Parts: sequence; structure tokens; C-alpha cells
Amino acid sequence: MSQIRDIELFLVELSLVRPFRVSFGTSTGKQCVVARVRTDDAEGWGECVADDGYPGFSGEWNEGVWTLLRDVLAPTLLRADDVTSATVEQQLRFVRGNPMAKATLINGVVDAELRADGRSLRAFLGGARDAVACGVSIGIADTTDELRAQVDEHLEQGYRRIKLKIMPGLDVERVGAIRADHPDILLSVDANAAYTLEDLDVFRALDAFDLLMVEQPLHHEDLVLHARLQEEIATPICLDESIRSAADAAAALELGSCRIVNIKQGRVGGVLEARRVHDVAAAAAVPVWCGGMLETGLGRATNLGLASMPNFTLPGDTSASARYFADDLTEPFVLGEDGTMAVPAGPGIGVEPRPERLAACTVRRELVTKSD
Ligand code: OSB
Ligand code: MG
Repeated sequence: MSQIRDIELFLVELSLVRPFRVSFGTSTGKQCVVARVRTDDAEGWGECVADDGYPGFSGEWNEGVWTLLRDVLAPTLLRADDVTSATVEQQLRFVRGNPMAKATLINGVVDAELRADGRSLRAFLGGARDAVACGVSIGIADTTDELRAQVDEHLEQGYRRIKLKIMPGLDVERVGAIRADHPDILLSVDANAAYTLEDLDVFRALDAFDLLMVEQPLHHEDLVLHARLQEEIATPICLDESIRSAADAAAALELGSCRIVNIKQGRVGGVLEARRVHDVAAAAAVPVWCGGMLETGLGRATNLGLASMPNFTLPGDTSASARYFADDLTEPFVLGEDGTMAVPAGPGIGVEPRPERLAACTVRRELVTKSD
């Protein structure tokens, strides 16, 4: 039996150590919605992965998320008699779509419940390891030399896989240059849906570089076209934007649209659905890895708990705090010398925001209570 007392929403802003350019836009800072879910027994944290400014990665963005959380989703949970990890998804199901907004509260409810029980997210999810292998996602650079320098810097830090963002015109030559510099590293590319089947020659050329995968080459709704592309190229396709649920994952695997799945818990509606995506892929013997959305330490902790699950067999985009922020919301996450990161072992996600840092980063806050 668990009653929610109130839900506090924070809009937080942190500057990024360097701008992050992908095929659909450039981020110079990080802005996200954070929810604190307070129950009778504990408080839990959820960080939203929606975009700042406009919906570029998916159909969700922070202003829409804020309104939906404040006016619809949070009041629904505050009216319910009992909200637990077993009920919360069903209680929010009447709202179609909007997995990122829902994930914020679902993860907050799960975190509060686990903290009350003194149980870690890793234990709850059946995690199999206490540290996870880390890769890094490198944005589109101004020049090839700048890209080379960034790749070298991150390899020196110990990252075990390099992912290069690509877009039409900034692809084969650049990836070829990095592969020539580093013949043996795990190397992948991420197009963020910037190509069409007309670009088949680009993917045939990329096949020469022995890439671990090509992530989300085509439009997010093109599962059938991804299957067609996969038949034409040797490099495994990995889907990111296309997978918004376990049902999407099942469809993609059935169709042959990908051979690897990037799981972002925030993109699929939280850790409960992310576990189902993991299980669908595991049953099909398809490896998964943990994606990232430039999260603060809160979302990073959630991601690390998820990435401890057994079928997360490829290095994830779970990079150190310092790769994103000079000063994180939580204590910083650091990369071990072996290129792994420890999975938090404490109750729930295992970390909290530092109160003074949360206050300094908050640009808007609102308390949603039962009477609202
Ligand atoms: O496509 O994986 C992506 C960041 C923002 C939006 C989309 C993506 C990314 C990343 C960064 O690749 C991953 C990370 O380091 O958090
Ligand atoms: Mg991606």
C-alpha cells in the first residue's frame, strides 16, 4: 500500500563541457525535467530524457512534458489510493504515447518504492554485474582533425567503444579516417535517422570499416525499410529512435529490421518497459546496450542499474559525468581505468541530487499536491 503525498517538478539547466552536434541539431546545454515523487515512506527521483526547445529526437519536448506531468499524469497518481511499481504503468495507460513523460513518474515511483524497501534498482532488475563497460558518443565535429583529437582523448581515458555521429556528407571519409587511425577499436556510427534507402552507397562504403553497428540509419517509422537495408549490408543495424516499447522491439526483430537494440529506458517509458525490451531481445538472442540522452547523474544512475542486466553485452553510452558536465547534479560518475563504471549499490537508483547544486540548476519548480 503506497500513497503519493506530492510530486515536485524541477526544470533544470546545466551547461555542457562542449556542444553536442547530431544530424538533427546541436545542444549547447542540457535542460531537463526532474520529478521528486514523495510517498509516505520515501522519496524517489525520475529524470526525463525529452528534448529542449523542440521535439527533434522524438515527439516529446520539455514544455510539453511539463504540462502533461503537471496537469494530467501527476494529478492522476495523486488521486490514486495505491501506487506501486506493479500498478503505475496501468494507471498512466489512458494517456497515449508520451513515454518520456511517463518514464519520469514511473521511474520516480519505482525509486521511492525501492528506497522504502532498502533494495537497489540493480537487484530489482535482476542485474548480473556490479560494473558495466562504457563507450562514448562523439558528436559531429567541425573538422576531421578535431574529430581525431576527440577520439584520441576518449580512448586515452579508457572508453571501450567509440560511436561517431554521422550525417549525409559527413560520413564515409570521416569514419574512414578514424578507422585508419585505430584499426582495432570497437567503432560504431549513429545517423539519428538522417538517411533514406537512396543512400545505399553510403552504407555499402561504411561496410568496409568493420563497424560494430550502424545506429538508426533511416526514419524512425521505417521498420520495413530498415529490414530491406539490413539485407543489403553486412554491418549490423541497431535501432534507437524506432524502439519506443517492447512491442516495437518485437516487431523490429520479427521483421529483421535490426540485429542489435539500443535501450534507453527514458525513450521506452521507464525501467519497467526497458526490462521487457531487454527480455524480448534476450529471447531472440539479440544483444542490447544502454543508450544515453546526456543525462545528469540521476538518469545516469538509472541507466547503470538497467545496464547491469545480463543481455547488456555491448558497451553502452554510459559515459562519465566529466564527459558532459563540469559539475553534475549528483556526485560525479567516474570511469574506472578498465573503462567500466560501477553500478550504484545503494537503495533505489543509489544517488540523490546534491541539494545546493539542484537549487543552483533549477530554473522552474512546481509542487503538485493532492488538492490541485
Ligand atoms: O542518438 O544516441 C543518440 C544524445 C542525445 C540524443 C540522442 C542520442 C544521444 C547520444 C549521446 O548519442 C549518448 C550519451 O552520451 O548520453
Ligand atoms: Mg542514437
